[in-house]
Amino acid sequence: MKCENNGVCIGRTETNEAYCDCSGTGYNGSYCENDIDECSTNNGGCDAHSDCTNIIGNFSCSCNEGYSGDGFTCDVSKNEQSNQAVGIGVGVSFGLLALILLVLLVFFFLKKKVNNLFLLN
Ligand SMILES: [Ca+2]
Repeated sequence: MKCENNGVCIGRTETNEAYCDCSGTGYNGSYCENDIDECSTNNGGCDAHSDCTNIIGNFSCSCNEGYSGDGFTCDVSKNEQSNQAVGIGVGVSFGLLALILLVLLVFFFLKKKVNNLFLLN
């Protein structure tokens, strides 16, 4: 047997079987015959906002929608950044509005309760 997939032969057994160094080939196994699924560990080193795809002898990273970069580093796209800024603005506005309504509602009920107390007395 000889080394496959550019594995380097680093010696031979008595029966002329190769010892193979598979480092850097993307393969493992005695003869570098097995593809390594790089994605199975640490997402292949891809960014957290990236999808890792195992390829025979290799792998690839591609940024998720809304992110741009080489797959190993993915940043929020410019469009997405402004969308997020608008989203946060709208979110904060609605949050404040809801808070004001809640406070008004509480005051309304408290006032009603106080009035009822006066009526009872
Ligand atoms: Ca692979």
